[in-house]
Amino acid sequence: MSKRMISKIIIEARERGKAKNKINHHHKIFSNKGKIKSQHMLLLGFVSLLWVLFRTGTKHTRIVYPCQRAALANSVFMLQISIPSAIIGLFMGSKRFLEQKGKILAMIVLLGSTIVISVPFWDSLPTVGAINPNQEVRLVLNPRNATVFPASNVYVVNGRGYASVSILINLMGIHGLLFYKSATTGPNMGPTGLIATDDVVLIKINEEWSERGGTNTDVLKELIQAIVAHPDGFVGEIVVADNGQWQGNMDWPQSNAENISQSTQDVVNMFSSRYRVSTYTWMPIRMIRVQEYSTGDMMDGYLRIIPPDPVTGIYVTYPKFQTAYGTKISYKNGIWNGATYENRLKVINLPVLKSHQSYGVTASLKHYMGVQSEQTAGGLGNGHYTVGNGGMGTLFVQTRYPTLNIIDAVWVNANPPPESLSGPYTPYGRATRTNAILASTDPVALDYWAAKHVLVQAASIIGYNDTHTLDPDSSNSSGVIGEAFGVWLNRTKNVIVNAGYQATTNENRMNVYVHVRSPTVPGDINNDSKTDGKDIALAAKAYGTSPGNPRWDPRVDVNLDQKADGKDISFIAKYFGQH
Ligand SMILES: [Ca+2]
Ligand SMILES: [Ca+2]
Repeated sequence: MSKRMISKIIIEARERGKAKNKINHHHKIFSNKGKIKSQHMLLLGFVSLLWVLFRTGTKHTRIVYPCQRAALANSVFMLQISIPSAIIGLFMGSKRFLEQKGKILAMIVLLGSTIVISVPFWDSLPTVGAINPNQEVRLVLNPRNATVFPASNVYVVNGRGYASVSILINLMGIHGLLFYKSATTGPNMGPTGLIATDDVVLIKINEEWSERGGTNTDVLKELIQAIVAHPDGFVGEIVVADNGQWQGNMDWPQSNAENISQSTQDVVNMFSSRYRVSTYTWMPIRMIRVQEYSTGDMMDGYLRIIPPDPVTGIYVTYPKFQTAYGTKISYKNGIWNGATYENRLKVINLPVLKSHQSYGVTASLKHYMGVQSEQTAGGLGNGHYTVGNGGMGTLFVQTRYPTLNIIDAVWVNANPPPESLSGPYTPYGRATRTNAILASTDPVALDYWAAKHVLVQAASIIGYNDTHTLDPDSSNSSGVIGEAFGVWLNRTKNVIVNAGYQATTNENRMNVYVHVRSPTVPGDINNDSKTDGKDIALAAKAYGTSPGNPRWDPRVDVNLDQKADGKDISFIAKYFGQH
């Protein structure tokens, strides 16, 4: 007997079994064995309907992952079977049952049947209650070329495992933004690079919120790793800082990372024995008013510039502090060496992307709230009330403008205000996994693009119809406590542009470089939904090549460094067996 014949026999046997089961199933449904079964079927139909409506919403095109599509198909199938069955069950039920619940239940069942039967109706239903933020979603992120100049560049890496700082730096490097400042020219390095070997790099994180409300510590770890891996050798210093205002913590027991016990302090401790890396929380010094080092005042505290800014009304306040290694930092003026300020302070602005009940969206700009000292939290400034006027722009240009902004969008809060699930508070169950990291030297373009293409899209996928409060193109302030995001973003842009920086909210003025890989199956370079020997074989075949070599295969270069080598194979091997 041939193999083919055997499998044919097996298939036929399976089909017979299925048919038999079907007959039994129908027999059970249609047999009039009493009202209990009928009531159960009715209940099943109703519960199924509710489940589908509440769990997945009514727009099944939103369901992007294969397993979710399968779940929806199953639930629709269950309804198709159970609701007509339940109707039959209802009419076959006892007189007493009909008398008691007949009218209401019949209406529910008929409504349910109508929904299932008329498929277009699925897409016209409101989605109240159809929200499920706690999932991993696949975003569609498209690159674009600017058509109007000058333009801003936005760099985007997306995909589980691929959204790493090293891949982001490689993407930036390919498109001309060099991370490392060096006399030597090479990949990611050159005289125009951002970070010099002896810089003091201040990484401004969000330490205010636990769980998914704070900056992802895996991203922080990768960033510190990248800085200390400066090709000329890193002899500078890194300080991770924030003013958490009222509840900041560098050591949250519930952090934002793959391993939720990995706090900011834990990450810093991984490096501090070999490099000068420390944390500084500005929270305890936020009420201490001091003067600049140049006046002889050596105390840690905040400075307040008087009068308030005539355009935005903000009192600019900024910290001045000594790190664990004795380095004296003025956030505005730089590193105090005892005689003068050295201009080797570089700020990397590292916010987590999330919705905000007052101002729609927290990204690079709103995140600067944690640089100043907030009056409502007992501090010296009034930034919170000036966001709507563009006050964060004043803070950007009058304190220290970030060398680079990197948005952590690994997990985001995509629940739009005024939804009760919206940020800034973001417990694990309210976050959506989007697997993205985005960077730009233009915080306005970055925030615009991240909100429009990551946050709005994620909100729509998880079940929201009305996303206007997250939309940078919307000037409708309904739904937020403060000002519409689209309004204050443009006001902030004006402040930044007037100070001489490149900033735009016009997508025609943006080059967007996107590196996307399947977020579900990292390492699956041949795109067959599993990471296995075939992927390793492809990598082995192209091993040792770079672009131009006939054996070069761009799929193999997972870390985007223009080389197919051991780093790529290690990446694939790390995710071996995933599907
Ligand atoms: Ca594969
Ligand atoms: Ca590579």
